[in-house]
Amino acid sequence: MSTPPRPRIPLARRLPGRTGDHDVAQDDAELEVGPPLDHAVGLPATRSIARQSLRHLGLPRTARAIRRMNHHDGGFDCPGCAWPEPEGHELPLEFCENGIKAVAEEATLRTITREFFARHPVADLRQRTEHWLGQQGRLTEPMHLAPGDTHYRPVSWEDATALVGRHLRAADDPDRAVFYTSGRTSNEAAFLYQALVRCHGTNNLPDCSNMCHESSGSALTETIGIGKGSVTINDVVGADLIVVAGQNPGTNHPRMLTALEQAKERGATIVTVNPLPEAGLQRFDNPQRLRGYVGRGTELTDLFLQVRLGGDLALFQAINALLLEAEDAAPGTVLDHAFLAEHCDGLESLTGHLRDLDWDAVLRATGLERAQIEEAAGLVARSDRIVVCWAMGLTQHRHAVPTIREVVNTLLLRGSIGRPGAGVCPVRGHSNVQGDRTMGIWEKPPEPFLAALERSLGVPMPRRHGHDVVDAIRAMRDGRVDVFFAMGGNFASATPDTAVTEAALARCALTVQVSTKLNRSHLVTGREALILPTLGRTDRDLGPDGAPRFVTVEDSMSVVHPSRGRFAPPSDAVRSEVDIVAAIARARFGPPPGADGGDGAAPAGDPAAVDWEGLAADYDRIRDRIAEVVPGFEDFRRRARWPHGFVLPHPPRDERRFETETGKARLTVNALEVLEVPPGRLLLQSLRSHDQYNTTIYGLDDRYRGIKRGRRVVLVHPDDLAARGLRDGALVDLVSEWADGERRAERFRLVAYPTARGCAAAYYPETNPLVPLDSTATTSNTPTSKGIVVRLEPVGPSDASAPAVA
Ligand SMILES: Nc1nc2c(c(=O)[nH]1)N[C@H]1C(S)=C(S)[C@@H](COP(=O)(O)OP(=O)(O)OC[C@H]3O[C@@H](n4cnc5c(=O)[nH]c(N)nc54)[C@H](O)[C@@H]3O)O[C@H]1N2
Ligand SMILES: Nc1nc2c(c(=O)[nH]1)N[C@H]1C(S)=C(S)[C@@H](COP(=O)(O)OP(=O)(O)OC[C@H]3O[C@@H](n4cnc5c(=O)[nH]c(N)nc54)[C@H](O)[C@@H]3O)O[C@H]1N2
Ligand SMILES: [Mo]
Repeated sequence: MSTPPRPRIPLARRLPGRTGDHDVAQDDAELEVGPPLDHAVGLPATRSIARQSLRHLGLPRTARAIRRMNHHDGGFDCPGCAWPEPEGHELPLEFCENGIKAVAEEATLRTITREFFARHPVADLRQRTEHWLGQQGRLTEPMHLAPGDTHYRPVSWEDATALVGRHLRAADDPDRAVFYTSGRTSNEAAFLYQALVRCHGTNNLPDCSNMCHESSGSALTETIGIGKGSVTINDVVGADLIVVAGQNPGTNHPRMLTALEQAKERGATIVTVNPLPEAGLQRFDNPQRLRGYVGRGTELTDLFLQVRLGGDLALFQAINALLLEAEDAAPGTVLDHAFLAEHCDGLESLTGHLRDLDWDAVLRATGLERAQIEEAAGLVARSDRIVVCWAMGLTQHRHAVPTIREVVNTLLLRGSIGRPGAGVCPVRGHSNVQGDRTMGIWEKPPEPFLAALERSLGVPMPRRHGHDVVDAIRAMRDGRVDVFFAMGGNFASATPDTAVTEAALARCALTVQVSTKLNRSHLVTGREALILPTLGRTDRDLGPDGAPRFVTVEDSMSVVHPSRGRFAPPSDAVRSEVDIVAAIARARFGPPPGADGGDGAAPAGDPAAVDWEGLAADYDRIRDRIAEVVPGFEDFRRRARWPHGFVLPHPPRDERRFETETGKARLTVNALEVLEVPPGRLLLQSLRSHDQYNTTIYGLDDRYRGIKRGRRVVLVHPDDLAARGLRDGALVDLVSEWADGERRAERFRLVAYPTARGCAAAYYPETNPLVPLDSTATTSNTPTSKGIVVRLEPVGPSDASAPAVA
């Protein structure tokens, strides 16, 4: 594999400690930078697992966690990523380092009590880092921040839910409430929650997906008629060619490496498209095989295309143009004419467009050489079963949707959709983000869904589309929202333009967070705020009869399966998400008709007549409603218990049927876009370290990239540093430039790193203040977290030119 030469980076450089009221300084006082690794997992991962889990869980919980994760005989779904379980055959221990970290973070024995909140004023907690907040442990009882108060104080569940109900009833317009969802919420909780929100009268259901795979959903729905991936795990393992573009599975989907390794052993070729040479995609030491410990591991990537940020649209378009050229040279050998004729439209306009391809623009956009693109196109032309996998590197750009449409073009031209070993594979993030969308967590619900929900509940449903994440922030900023309610997540930290978002949240009358752990969103509040502690995926969930309940989730490949929490919850006061939703619904809609001794006649369509408590008490009753409303969930009550789950229908995968406007898969013409950067500027991507889960910071190391004990680093190519007269080790401010002005994130340590030229990388969420609210992808409105124009501003002339402190 062709990796770029590594810049020589001296080991163990230390940054002088900073003082200040923010403990970022303490976090980074020990920052160390060494060379990046060229392989993933192996022994250090096993050590890291042991350290993390023992610290939080103790030995017995650790042992049970490993035994119970992703096990079909009644275990819990890993709260880490959405990569599916291997089909049929299970590895003796299907777990991964970062899965164990996710479990340790959630199932920790540390707890936060009312004494903690009495000790720490909110203003004080606001100065703490996400890392520190997360380390304090699980939330244990409802807490209330009264208007003007300095501290959160304990509140009963009854008073807390009544408060939410009062605020919701007070608004004259239901659209003045916004209901966010993160992607860990189970199918059952998500379904009941969206029912509550729509009975309240709004479709304001933004979710983390709006910042994540929304671009994939938009592009796939338009082109193949369904916004989900078309492959199973066996398709990945059985592919001839796997392209992994804009994804870092070694950190974010480690179990995917096992599938890639298996594919490789069966002869697959792997092409990696990434501005960074990510360790996991180079060599993989499988910790579940002896060879991973002693041998060299498996070389995964055959061809590494070190693309410039945002260059993928140009890359795939160039590949498609080369496919046409090859077809012209040897007609009938490259394009799948039978498939194109029977199942696709738009071929003629696409070929016209591709024949005019501007190669200069392609080379500028990609930063690649034509020969590299030709090599990739040759592989595509010669492979019959092609899978393209992608994640945030493709979805979080202005032209993300056209980019993914172009990926679909490649696969359609080769007939690589709806055939074994082939298809689109958007690799989802949160463990149930796909399921939440299936359950109706969507600001733009389709009409058939609303009609079915209306029939099932007997309550009229609102039709007007609601706010997505970015529009919700705008609405709050402009004073059009009274209540902000979050089912999980960390809205204040995960969204773009942190200063704008925080000011927007502060304008609400009430902000409510249903959470497992403390985070910044509890501290950046409306005039009044609530923290409602909830059970996580790993917690035992007992029903009113004392019997354990289970939930279901849907993975990245549309498999729905059960998940049973096993651990004692952090306190008896913590409630399941389902129970919280039901209590709020009752508080919002009032007692059931007849409960007050009246004549019991409910006005038609009264949400108070819905048996919210009954649904919550028995999740099977929610599943019966889901079966009525959501296609593919027939007989759900029974199938929810299938240990290996069941696969939802996917027309393109199952029968090459495309439910688009024309009934065919659509080849699309996408204008080639080059992300132009003014002279002296860089394109910055914000990404995840190996020691974090989104805004949850497990630790301060990014082992594979050689970063230790600190996070305020920015990775820049050594030649780009030299061109600016900057050196590794210096401190800079990152200044993002946008039409409406500049945004600044202070004091990042420069790290010379083998990224693509003209590109930089720094961690999320520290860089979120740099992402302008209005900088979003076309169509999907996803913030452009991977394409921010920045300049590097040395912090004090002496700092920048001085040699790094040894
Ligand atoms: N341990 C752990 N697991 C996780 C998460 C976590 O934070 N921690 N988060 C979960 C969530 S919600 C999600 S969405 C996924 C995220 O999974 P990823 O998408 O893998 O996450 P990122 O760290 O954002 O990495 C983006 C990758 O794309 C590359 N990239 C950036 N821009 C471009 C580009 O323009 N073109 C190309 N070709 N590549 C580019 C980056 O170099 C990096 O390798 O992971 C999920 N799993
Ligand atoms: N700059 C930049 N910004 C990004 C991204 C990026 O790559 N760059 N990525 C985006 C992406 S892909 C995503 S998905 C979003 C993530 O956005 P979010 O999903 O909002 O953020 P998380 O950090 O995953 O949320 C963590 C919190 O969720 C709560 N939690 C955990 N488990 C549960 C549970 O089971 N139930 C409940 N109720 N709460 C729970 C805990 O309190 C924890 O603190 O961020 C986006 N923001
Ligand atoms: Mo995500």
